[in-house]
Amino acid sequence: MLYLVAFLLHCLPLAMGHYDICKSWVTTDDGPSWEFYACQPKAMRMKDYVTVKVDPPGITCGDPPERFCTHENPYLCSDECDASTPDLAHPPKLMFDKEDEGLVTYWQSVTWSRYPEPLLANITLSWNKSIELTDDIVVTFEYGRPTIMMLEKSLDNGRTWHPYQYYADDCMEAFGMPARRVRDLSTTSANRIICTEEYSRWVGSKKEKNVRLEVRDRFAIFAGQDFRNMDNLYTRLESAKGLKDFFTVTDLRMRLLRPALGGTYVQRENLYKYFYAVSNIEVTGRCKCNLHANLCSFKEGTLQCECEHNTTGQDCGKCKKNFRTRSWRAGSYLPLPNGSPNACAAAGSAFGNCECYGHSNRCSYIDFLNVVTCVSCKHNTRGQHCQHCRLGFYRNGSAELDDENVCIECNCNQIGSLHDRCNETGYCECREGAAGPKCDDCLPNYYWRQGCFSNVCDEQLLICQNGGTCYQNQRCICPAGYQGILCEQSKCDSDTKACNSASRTYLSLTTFLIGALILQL
Ligand SMILES: *[C@@H]1O[C@H](CO)[C@@H](O)[C@H](O)[C@H]1NC(C)=O
Ligand SMILES: *[C@@H]1O[C@H](CO)[C@@H](O)[C@H](O)[C@H]1NC(C)=O
Ligand SMILES: *[C@@H]1O[C@H](CO)[C@@H](O)[C@H](O)[C@H]1NC(C)=O
Ligand SMILES: *[C@@H]1O[C@H](CO)[C@@H](O)[C@H](O)[C@H]1NC(C)=O
Ligand SMILES: *[C@@H]1O[C@H](CO)[C@@H](O)[C@H](O)[C@H]1NC(C)=O
Ligand SMILES: [Ca+2]
Repeated sequence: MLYLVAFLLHCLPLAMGHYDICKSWVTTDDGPSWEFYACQPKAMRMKDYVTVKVDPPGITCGDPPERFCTHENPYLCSDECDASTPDLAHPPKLMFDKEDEGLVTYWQSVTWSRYPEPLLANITLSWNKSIELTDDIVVTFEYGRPTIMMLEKSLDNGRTWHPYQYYADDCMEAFGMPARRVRDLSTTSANRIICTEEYSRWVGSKKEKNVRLEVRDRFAIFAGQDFRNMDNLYTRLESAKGLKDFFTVTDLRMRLLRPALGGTYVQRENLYKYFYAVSNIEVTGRCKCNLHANLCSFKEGTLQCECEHNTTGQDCGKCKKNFRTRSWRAGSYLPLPNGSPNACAAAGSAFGNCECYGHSNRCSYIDFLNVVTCVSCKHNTRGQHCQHCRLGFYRNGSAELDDENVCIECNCNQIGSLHDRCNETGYCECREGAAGPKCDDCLPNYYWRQGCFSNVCDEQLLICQNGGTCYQNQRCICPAGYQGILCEQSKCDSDTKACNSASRTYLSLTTFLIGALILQL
């Protein structure tokens, strides 16, 4: 009970009381109306919503059954792991269970019987939802903490991974990094990736079981050790680049690289005492809802923000349909203490009557025309309401007017087309002989060579004559004695000298042949 109270006090500043309402019904001089605030869900025990994967296959002990012993009792190898017997099995789910009546339950790996091949295991936790850590990640190892391990994180449901923290009894040797402690980090290095030796040295397996990712110590850099200065923390989270993302994850992966060694070198004659055993992984955090929700529910196996402020999406990451007058924005912790809701707005609301379909945040009144117009339309749009596509772009027929992809680049071939504009279906205007939607093709009877040129020769109408061959529709290669575009001209017609010498040879050869014939007769 005492422990529970201590736990609650410990969690109090981060878990409760801050930004916990999204709106309230207030009465002003103009009558009652809603007032909106930045809001976020309460912190939860995230292990209740996680899916776990342990790699490689076959790393969990008990199939086939195996004996093991402990560093404290290295020659009494009477413990058994057997996957087919519930009391002796150690499946991954025991890292996340509620341990009633002080019975410690844990996942356990096979022993290091293949030494000196490394004993490697990956434990991957996935939420299929962005969550923001609010307290330390605490991993509890029975029978000793790994001498080398690494924590990685993903922000995109496991597509890409980044190192989160390195752990080793000798950081330089294991990772080529100097050992650091989070307590020694400063405001400018609060999101640095470090290697720590604090959780990997042998102190006895009963004495210290936990390996931490120190979230609280990093918060304390801004909020102070007693968390009195939460305002400073929230201000920094809003302004320091990358700081919020540092505490945000969708997945975590522990890479166990070398088990506990009991303070000495590996003893080859007794490999039954080297293995990993994890009894609990505590991850405390809240759903990331971009400060647009104070509730997060577990539906169909996935956490989901209950979005307010007319936002929608798993993380309230976009505006609801018909509320896209302005571009979507996350809520802000600032100004303190209630923050800014940055709610999505419908046409005709407080923003005046200028719909910009979410492509602009700003309208301007043009005095002499007496119109309100959107300013600096984004996403390649233009027009009073950002309702047209810029020149060189055309309307994406399958996108709504408020879609970021509403305008598609024409992409006209620079040589084949007259200009870089296109019609509503993306067709460019082609120069003579060019064809295709982008004018990068040629019409029949034209060939491409930095543009389309009409064929000089071909196999149908423009046939090379006198045995000439057509080279890539560009020219005829004529046999000796012929010339002209289609080799239609004998060289005799134009070059009498060449012609004469050629016929003289011919004549003398005939004379010679005739002479020979006469001789034979
Ligand atoms: C653990 O994950 C890393 C990164 O994906 C991978 O390179 C490695 O092979 C994995 N190790 C095991 C034992 O599956
Ligand atoms: C992940 O969450 C999305 C959005 O809520 C959902 O559509 C999808 O089915 C979920 N995937 C899994 C594997 O649960
Ligand atoms: C969201 O839209 C509803 C329905 O139009 C409106 O009553 C409500 O005030 C809007 N909320 C915000 C935060 O703008
Ligand atoms: C057109 O819009 C749809 C819907 O947003 C999008 O999926 C598609 O990629 C867009 N097409 C192009 C060519 O950008
Ligand atoms: C665009 O140009 C192509 C080719 O000239 C034509 O087939 C198409 O109908 C045009 N589209 C529109 C909307 O005018
Ligand atoms: Ca357990």
